[in-house]
Amino acid sequence: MTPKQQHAFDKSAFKISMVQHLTQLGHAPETAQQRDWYLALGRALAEHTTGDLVATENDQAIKQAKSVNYLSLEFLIGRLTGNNLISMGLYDVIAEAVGELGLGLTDLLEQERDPSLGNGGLGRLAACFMDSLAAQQYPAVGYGLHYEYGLFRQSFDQGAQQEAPDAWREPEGYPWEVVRPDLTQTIGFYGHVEVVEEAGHTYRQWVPSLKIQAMPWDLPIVGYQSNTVYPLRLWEGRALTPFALDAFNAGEYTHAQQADIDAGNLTKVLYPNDNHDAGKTLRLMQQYFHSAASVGDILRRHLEAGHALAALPEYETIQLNDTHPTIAIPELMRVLLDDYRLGWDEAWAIASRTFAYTNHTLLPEALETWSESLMAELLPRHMEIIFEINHRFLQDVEQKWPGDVRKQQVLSVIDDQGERMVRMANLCVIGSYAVNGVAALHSQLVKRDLFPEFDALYPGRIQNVTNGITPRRWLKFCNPDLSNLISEKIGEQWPAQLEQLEQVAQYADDADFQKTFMAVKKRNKQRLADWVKSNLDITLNTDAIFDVQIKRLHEYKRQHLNLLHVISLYQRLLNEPNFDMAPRVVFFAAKAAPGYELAKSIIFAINKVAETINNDPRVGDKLKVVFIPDYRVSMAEIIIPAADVSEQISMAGKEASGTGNMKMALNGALTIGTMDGANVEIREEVGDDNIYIFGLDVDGVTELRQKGYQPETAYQNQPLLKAALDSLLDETFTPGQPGLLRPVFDSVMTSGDPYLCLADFADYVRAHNDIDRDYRDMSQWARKAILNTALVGKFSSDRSIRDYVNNIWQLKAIKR
Ligand code: AZC
Repeated sequence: MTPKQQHAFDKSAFKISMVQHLTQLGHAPETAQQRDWYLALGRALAEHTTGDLVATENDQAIKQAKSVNYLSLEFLIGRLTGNNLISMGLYDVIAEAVGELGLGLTDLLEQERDPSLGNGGLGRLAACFMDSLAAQQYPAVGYGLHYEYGLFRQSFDQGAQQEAPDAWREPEGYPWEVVRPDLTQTIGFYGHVEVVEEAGHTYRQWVPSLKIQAMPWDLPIVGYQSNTVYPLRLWEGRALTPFALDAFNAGEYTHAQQADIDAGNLTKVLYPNDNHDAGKTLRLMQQYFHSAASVGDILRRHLEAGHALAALPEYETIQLNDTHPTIAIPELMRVLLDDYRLGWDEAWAIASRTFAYTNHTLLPEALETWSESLMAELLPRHMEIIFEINHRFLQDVEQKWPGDVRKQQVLSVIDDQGERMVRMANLCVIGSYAVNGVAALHSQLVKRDLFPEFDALYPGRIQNVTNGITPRRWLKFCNPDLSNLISEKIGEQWPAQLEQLEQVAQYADDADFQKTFMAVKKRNKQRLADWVKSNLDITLNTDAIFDVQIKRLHEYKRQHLNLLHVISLYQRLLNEPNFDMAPRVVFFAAKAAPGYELAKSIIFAINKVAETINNDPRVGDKLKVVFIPDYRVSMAEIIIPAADVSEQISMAGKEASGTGNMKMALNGALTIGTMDGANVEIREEVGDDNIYIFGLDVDGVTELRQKGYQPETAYQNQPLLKAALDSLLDETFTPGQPGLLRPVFDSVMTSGDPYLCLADFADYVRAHNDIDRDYRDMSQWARKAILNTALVGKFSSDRSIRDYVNNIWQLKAIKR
């Protein structure tokens, strides 16, 4: 809302509206529960955003401007109500309004379930990007899937991860979403390709044997302090009714039956893998369903706005969030060739100037490939088109490097060593006008290690856009006390212009400011400690260092390196009479993919170690270990403002960027990290004195591997490390049941320690000792923490979006 509209906001009318919504939900004000009131609040607010969404959609200036379409299988948006109130500029007046109804706004906000429609970094990035697009009013539509169940809910049973379905929508529906049945489309699968003759030309036409309806739900992405509201359009799969039996010929009848099952299941659940490709058919079906519905909707908007088909790249750009929506490229080609009957060159000229692709990982197990036979069965026409794209592409390769078979092999879309597989990343690079990595180092490695031949073939196509985070959610909303403190000093523009935080640096040495800054941190630590007390019944000392590692559980992220350090601290406390340390609480929060056994073993080990340490009276409050279950956006909003130390300890070269690193630094935590991902750029911004860098860098990792790495050597030479590892084998942490933690021991000892935990251990301990020393000097620590907040303005997702806009998308802001 614009300031003028806020002024006109009618509080009493809003209260009446809330009560009306409550009545429609079947409740009376006298007897309604908090949850009912939250739903009424959400619905009353959504009336405003839906109005603005429709108005934005019909804005002529936007229709005549270029838009970005952000295609992502994941949008980890988190709760919308509190954040939307901030964007709408209504937080205070609504707090008053609900107060007058005898309610508390924060209590109502706590009723909202997180829409967990993503796994981790990639999905959360998409959500931050939508926020920044709306805040800066760059025309945009987000396209995703309307999963009935989001990422599973995690609990622990005697330390072991349990998964439960996440029904994120209330039975009454999610108050912010609006269904758009008029925009429903029909999406095909399976079937065959026919040749049709018309006016002396032959065309190919796909005749699918299974059809599923795609019905969109729009979530409002509210622009900060504006009335621009863009849709996050999420497709839901629905069975075609009535069941169209005649559409299925006899040979395809089994598919038809399958169909009925798949139609109902298509968007049932988000695949819970992060940085891992499981290769399931239903997942490919989700991907195609998402791509086809989105491409169809983009073309509809384009044509309805009165633009020529050939002008598509001038009005629409399609950003592919990782390779998950790659099939949109052959889908657009299919529509142009078969439905609009363009020639190949014409169609390719459009498609190849429309798509751009973001790579989020170098991990080989995350690079998607689909079996050619599955693809040919599920999407026969698309497979033909992929062959044709590849055929023409390989001719270009032959031109550039005549007779170079190796180049043909690595560049081909088809991997024919073994079962023939379609390499989605190769298809993306070939079909996109721009490709980007997500941090400077990562983009370098994309060019050097992942796609060196593509980089030579298409100089300049591979670029960098360093990730960012939205300062609205990740500072203004989640840390109101720090936000107010900052605003008192530098004014209130910073949430929209994060570079301005730099002005906070002048107070870094100011003793009064240091005190207030640390008092804010202490209150945030208390808020987290209260949560831990009431939910986990562990009592925490808020003078302790709050040392935090929150992210998906993955070997490359090395939660087990952190665990080894924790164990070594514990052992030193017990065994070294002269050992002293500043009190510490080490926090973990992480979900493991349900099929990732070692990740689950690491969670189990952390829980067992925590149980032992927390209940050992000899330790007192010197050391506590807290594993917070069910990590999610709303939990991050409590943990991040309370962090003193941010653990970003991936093996160098493996974490593409990281974004939790940015969130914690912004909230005044100091990073302990490797020279990986965006840590490198955080260090550049905050300076060497205000970050704890340790371990091998990318070159160091390569050298060590070349020399021949032996984890055994570190084990034998470092008594602290050896003792920590050995304790995983005896019954220190699993009384009466020795050996339960062996999988973690084996992963670093017998499996060769693929992520070099043992190689980095000594330097990691050294960096932690530096932290321990520095934390004892509160004034010095405060200075460093303040400088972290002040100097990370670069990592606003507003800046990331401007980089995309200027270097890739070429959009103009349309102010409303
Ligand atoms: C993640 C990267 O692991 C993380 O480093 C990065 O910050 C984030 O994307 C956003 O760019 N990658 C994924 O989540 N990737 C997949 C395939 O799940």
